[in-house]
Amino acid sequence: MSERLEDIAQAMVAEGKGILAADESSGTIKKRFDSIGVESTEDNRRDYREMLFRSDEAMRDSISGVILFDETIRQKAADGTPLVDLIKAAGAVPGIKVDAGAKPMAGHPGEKVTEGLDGLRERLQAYHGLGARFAKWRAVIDIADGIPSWGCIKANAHALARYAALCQENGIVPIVEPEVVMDGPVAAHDADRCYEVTEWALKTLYWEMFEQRVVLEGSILKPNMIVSGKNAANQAGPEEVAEKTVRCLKACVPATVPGIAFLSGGQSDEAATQHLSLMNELGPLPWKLTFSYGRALQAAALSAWGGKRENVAAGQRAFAHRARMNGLAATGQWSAEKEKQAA
Ligand code: 5MM
Repeated sequence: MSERLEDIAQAMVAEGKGILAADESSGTIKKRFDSIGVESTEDNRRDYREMLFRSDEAMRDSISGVILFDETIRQKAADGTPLVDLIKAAGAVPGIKVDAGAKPMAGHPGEKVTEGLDGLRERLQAYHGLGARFAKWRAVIDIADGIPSWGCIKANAHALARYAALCQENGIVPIVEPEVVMDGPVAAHDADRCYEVTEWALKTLYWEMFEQRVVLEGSILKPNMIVSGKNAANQAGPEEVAEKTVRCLKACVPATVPGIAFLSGGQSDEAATQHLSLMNELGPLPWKLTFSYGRALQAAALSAWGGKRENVAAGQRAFAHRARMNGLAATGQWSAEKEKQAA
């Protein structure tokens, strides 16, 4: 595969494909395993992720890249094959989460800033050696009374841009993820407030990216969609979500960015697919619009697997189905009928 940042970024948003976010940190994967009553041991985490990466049909047809956690990029499958090699053999690009998590922001009650810039150059060099060709850094921006603040928006955008510049220096495509969360502690905001905050976060981010000399052609954006907070009395419908999200992105994201790969953020599996498909129907658009889902791509596979070896085929079928539906959505060709027929 070409080592040019622009080519890697294009491969990550290849037609009809998207990214599997399998970069749950230790605390998050434990929560996911708790939900199916499975202990979060190193072997169980390996078995689960190996099941996904060996899902030949899903990986070959619908997955362009996989975001890994530090443990996973170093792990070997049960037969000794590095998990990174399984991903590459399926034609997908291995990637790595490099942020050190969103931590409480000093002087900003209720807000977070993502850490991880110290020593990042050296870590990126090591990850490149382990096979990573893209990375991910996630900022968390909550909405509540009086927040987010300018200080939080600015600090997170600055860190994202510094991270992105370091990635590119080391031959790695940065995914920049400024997530305006839909399921924070309050989460009572409507879709218009989500639009306003997302616009603020994205415009600030691209200003910082310009200042830090990030080459946008070799970067990918991973944003939230414009949705209502999960506790809002009135929930925006699918068409409204699609229209507002595309309008907001057109107002903020330069056309030189090759692709936008959404997070699912707590949406149901089918809602995340439907929203993506409706957005692609609003084309032509200046960038590819695809998925980089964690929960909305894995939930069905996780529960079908349930930690049992005899359920590996069922888990892979569930993953293949969800991946195929999202692959259709990435070209605006998903429909509820196709969802039913294929289930
Ligand atoms: C898979 O979850 C990722 C890691 O989260 P933690 O660092 O909190 O463990 C997360 O960054 C994920 O890549 C994005 O939020 C998208 O995942 P969803 O589930 O929102 O699609």
